[in-house]
Amino acid sequence: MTIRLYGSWFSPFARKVALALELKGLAYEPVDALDRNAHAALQRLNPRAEVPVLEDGDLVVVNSSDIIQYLDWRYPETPLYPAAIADRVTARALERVADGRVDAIMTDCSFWRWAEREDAPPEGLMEAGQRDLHAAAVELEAALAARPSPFPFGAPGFVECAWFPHLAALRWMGFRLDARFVATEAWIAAMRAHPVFEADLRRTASFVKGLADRNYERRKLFWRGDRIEWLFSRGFHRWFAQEIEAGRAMFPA
Ligand SMILES: N[C@@H](CCC(=O)N[C@@H](CS)C(=O)NCC(=O)O)C(=O)O
Repeated sequence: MTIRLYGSWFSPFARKVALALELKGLAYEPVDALDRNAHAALQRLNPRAEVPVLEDGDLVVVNSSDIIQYLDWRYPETPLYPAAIADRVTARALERVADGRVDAIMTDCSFWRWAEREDAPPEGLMEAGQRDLHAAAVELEAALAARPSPFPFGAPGFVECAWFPHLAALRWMGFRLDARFVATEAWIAAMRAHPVFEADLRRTASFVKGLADRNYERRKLFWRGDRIEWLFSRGFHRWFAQEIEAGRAMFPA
């Protein structure tokens, strides 16, 4: 039975699931579902038209955390969840920081690197991003420093899958972690040295290089939940209203 991953090497959530499949050693067929030609097929599987979507035989699973949970239920060998219940609770909390706050900052601040825009980010956006990433890194560092090093749950699992795409993109985005985050730096280095994460980096770097030639939507930006919340909570609601009025925003159905 074929496992098919509707994703994109440009999406941190699709990469999270690809990393999970690869850590488990599961073969899968990747489909570039953010190509405009794939949009209708993606929407049939997931009415929100978001990646990732996993198709495993007759079963369709949407949302990265649900997909990873499914993979551990269905293919328990090489688990992505830690064994102890208390560790699972801690791991889910760490995943949530990456998926919620860190993804929002990274995505909202990224548009001027890849979208079709002639303007600059609204004043203060990048500074707000750097400040809030620092706060998230303080939280991450404390959790990592209190646990085994470099992999907090012994072996790489879903926490690494969730954080790696963001941490690996910090420099590209112009963000930095200051030198005090020793456990975080050791964790990043260990992931970069791991063959699964290293292959993900190479794949994404070459994909991003060719992005402008792909059939991707780069004018209308896709907005949803946490990404809007972060923007509003940091005072950029007027800029967002202008984006909507200029026809530059789209939303899940
Ligand atoms: N909660 C979802 C979030 C998925 C998500 O935000 N996907 C984005 C890409 S990172 C997407 O598909 N956006 C649609 C688009 O860009 O057209 C998950 O964890 O899978």
